[in-house]
Amino acid sequence: MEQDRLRDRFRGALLGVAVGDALGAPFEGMGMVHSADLERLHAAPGRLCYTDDTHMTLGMAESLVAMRGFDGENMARTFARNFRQEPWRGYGAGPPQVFRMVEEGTPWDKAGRMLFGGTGSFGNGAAMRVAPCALAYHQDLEKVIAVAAQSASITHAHQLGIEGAVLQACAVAFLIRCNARVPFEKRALVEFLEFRAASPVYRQKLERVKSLTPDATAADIVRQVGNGIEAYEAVPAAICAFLRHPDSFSKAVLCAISLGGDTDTIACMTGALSGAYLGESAIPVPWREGVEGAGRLRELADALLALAAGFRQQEEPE
Ligand code: F2R
Ligand code: MG
Ligand code: MG
Repeated sequence: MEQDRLRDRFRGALLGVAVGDALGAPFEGMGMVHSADLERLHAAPGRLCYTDDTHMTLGMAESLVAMRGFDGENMARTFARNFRQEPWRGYGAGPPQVFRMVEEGTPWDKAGRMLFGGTGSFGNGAAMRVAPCALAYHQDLEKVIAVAAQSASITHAHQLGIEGAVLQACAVAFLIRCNARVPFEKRALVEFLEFRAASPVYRQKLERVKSLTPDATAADIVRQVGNGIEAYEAVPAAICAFLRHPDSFSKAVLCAISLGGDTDTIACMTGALSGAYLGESAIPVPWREGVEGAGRLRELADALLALAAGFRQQEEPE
């Protein structure tokens, strides 16, 4: 794919995270969101401030770029440093406990396993931040899967938390590689993900995603897959919102918010999917210029693009 188009998609994925997160944040925890509220977001969104979803995405991108690839200890310490600087971003209960343990010397691949009575977290916090991994490694799906899983396990060591991050990363990588000029094949994405889903709960949810008709309402989507903070609800919900409107960033993200529940996170992941597929140019200008951190997100997207190009060169035979 020509470089300018790929850059637009890398930037679209990271800006999509922040725009979805910021637009969805005021509604987090509410029931389904009314269309009048969604129209207001479209017309005059005001200042768009991101939350922990984007803050952690920034941390993942910063670490991948600084270390020229995945380094668990560095990524865990980057998350912890960013949290210490801005603890008010609305973090879930689990990650700050991990950050404290890591800063006190617990190895990065042990701390996450100590949460929730030793089961680890199945919250959506690892899936919501995983887009930079999908971008950096998009040319090598096995690497996307391995790094998504390792990065997830820093804070979300439960198999369902890890699998949510793997599926979201696979979806972003699939969409980055898709040709947006040919009609989108809903089944192709869902079947690609089903092939990578190991747990029955994800396989069942993806079957339900496939069976939803094109005119499915927000209530239908919530009934089939849920809208909660658990990775196995939020990740399939984001995939549904994207698939409902694959050709429109704004419609996909507003659909995600309309589901209610964990709105910032479902919209953040939908924004990553839609931005990866359609590119930054498909994000409405007031959103992409008005979102906090837009300049930094573009810089990191470009650095991830350079990193991905370096990986490609390493693989090419001399
Ligand atoms: N924290 C929030 N929203 C709360 C309100 C924020 C408020 N607006 C503010 O400004 O302060 N949102 C963010 O948290 C979610 C991501 O959470 P994460 O990182 O996955 O956290 P955690 O604690 O690991 O898991 C979340 C909850 O899931 C349940 N859970 C997870 N694993 C469990 C297990 N093994 N057993 C039982 N329950 C488990 C718990 O209830 C966890 O607290 C995003 O929405 C982000 O936006
Ligand atoms: Mg949040
Ligand atoms: Mg949330």
